[in-house]
Amino acid sequence: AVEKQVHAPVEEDEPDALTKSYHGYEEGTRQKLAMDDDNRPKISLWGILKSMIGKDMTKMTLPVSFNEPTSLLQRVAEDMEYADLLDTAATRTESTERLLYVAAFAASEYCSTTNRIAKPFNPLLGETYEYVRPDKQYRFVVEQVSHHPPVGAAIAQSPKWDYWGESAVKSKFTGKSFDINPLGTWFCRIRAPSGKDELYTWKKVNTSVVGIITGSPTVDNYGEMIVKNHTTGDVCTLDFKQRGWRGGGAYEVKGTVADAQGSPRWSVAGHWNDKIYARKLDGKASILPEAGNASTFLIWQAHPRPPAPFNLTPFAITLNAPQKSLVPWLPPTDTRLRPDQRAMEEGQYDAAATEKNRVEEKQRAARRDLEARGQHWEPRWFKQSVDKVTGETFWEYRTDAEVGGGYWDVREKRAWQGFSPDI
Ligand code: CLR
Repeated sequence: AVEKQVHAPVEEDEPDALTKSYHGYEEGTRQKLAMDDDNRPKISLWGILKSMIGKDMTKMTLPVSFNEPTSLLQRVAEDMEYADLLDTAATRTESTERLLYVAAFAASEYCSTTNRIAKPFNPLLGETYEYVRPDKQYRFVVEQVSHHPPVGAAIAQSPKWDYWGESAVKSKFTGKSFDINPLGTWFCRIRAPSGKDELYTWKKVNTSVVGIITGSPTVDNYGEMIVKNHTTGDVCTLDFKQRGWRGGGAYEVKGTVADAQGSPRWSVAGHWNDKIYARKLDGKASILPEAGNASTFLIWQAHPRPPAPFNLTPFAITLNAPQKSLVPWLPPTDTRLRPDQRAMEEGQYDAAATEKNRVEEKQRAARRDLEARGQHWEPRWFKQSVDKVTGETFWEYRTDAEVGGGYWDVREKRAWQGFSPDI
C-alpha cells in the first residue's frame, strides 16, 4: 500500500528547506558543562519515595536535587543520538536490511537511560525544544501539547528520512519499582534507494527503576518491540529481556527480522547499553549472531561515556547549550530559556528550586485564567490526526497557512509573537 503523505517532509526539490534551519547552529556542539562535578547532596531515594507509593510522576513533589538539568522534551531529542542508523537504512537496496537498521535505531534509543537516576524537568504546556545538526543533516522539534497527561509531540526531518511521534508516558511508583509505560506510536518514513517512501512504526518498551529499596537504583528497559515496515510487510520483533534477580539477563536484547512471507532473514542480538550484532539468515531458522562468524556483523555500538555531571551522555551535554549565535533564533518557549533548568545546570540548586516553583505557579495561574475565560489550550505546532495507513492517532506537524507555516517557516521570519506562553 502506498500511503498518502500526511505531513511535510523536507522536500528534496527545495534545497533551502533544511539548510535554513541551520541558522544559529554555527558554533557547533557544546562539549562540556560549566561544572565538572554535580556535587549534589546524596539523599536516599527510598527515604523520600516510601511515602509516595501508588503515585505517578506528575503527582510527586521531589526536592530539586532529584532532578537532572534536562527536560522531558530533551529526553525525546536524545532519541536522535544514533540517527546515522536511519541514514544507513536509506542506503540499503534490500528491504529487510533497511528494517534491520531502523530496528537498530529503535533499540539504540535506550542506551542513554543507563545510570540516569534523576528526574528530568517537567515541560510547561506549550514549551518547545528544537535541535538541529547541520553536520548530520537533520532538524528536530518537540512541543509539550498536553499537561495532564503529559504529552510531547515531536518530528525530526532529514533528506532521506523523517521520524515522528508522541512521547506520552504512564508512570507509577509501586514501592518495589518506579515503572514507566510509554503509550504513543513512533513513525519513521524512509526514502528507499528506489525512490519509494516506506512507513515504519513501533512502540517503545517499558522503563523501570529497580533496586530503590536496596539503595542501588538501576534503570531497566524491557518488553517486546515490534518494528513494522507497513509498505513491504517486513516485521522485526525485538525482545528486551527484563533484568533478573542479581542482574541476570541485564541489558539483553534479541530478535529476528522476517520478510512479508514470514521467512526469517536476519537475527539480532546484543546489549542495548553496549553493542548489537546482526546475522544473515537466508530463510533458515533463527540462529543467534556469534562473534567471529562470517555472516555476523556489528550493527550498532554505544558511544563512549566519559564521567560527567549527572551522568549525562556527551550527546545530552550538547542539548541545553545557550549558545550566543543560537539564542536570537529561538522562540521564547524553548527549554534552553528555562531559568530553573539553567540554574540546575550551573549547580545553583537553591535558585533552581525557587525558579521551578515560580514558573510552575505562573503556569497554574495562566491555566486558571484561561479556564475563567472559558477557553482551553491549543497546541501550536501539531494537531491531532489519524494515520491513514495504521489507523492510529498521532500528532501531525502543522504547516498550514492558518498558523503561518510550520515551526521552521515561522522561525525563519522570527515571527514568534502572539503564540508564545511566557516561560
Ligand atoms: C524512557 C524512554 C521514553 C521516554 C521517557 C520518559 C520518561 C523517562 C524515561 C524515558 C527514562 C527514565 C526516567 C523517565 C522519567 C523519570 C525516570 C528519566 C526517557 C527517572 C529514571 C526516574 C528517577 C527516579 C525519581 C523518582 C528520582 O520513550
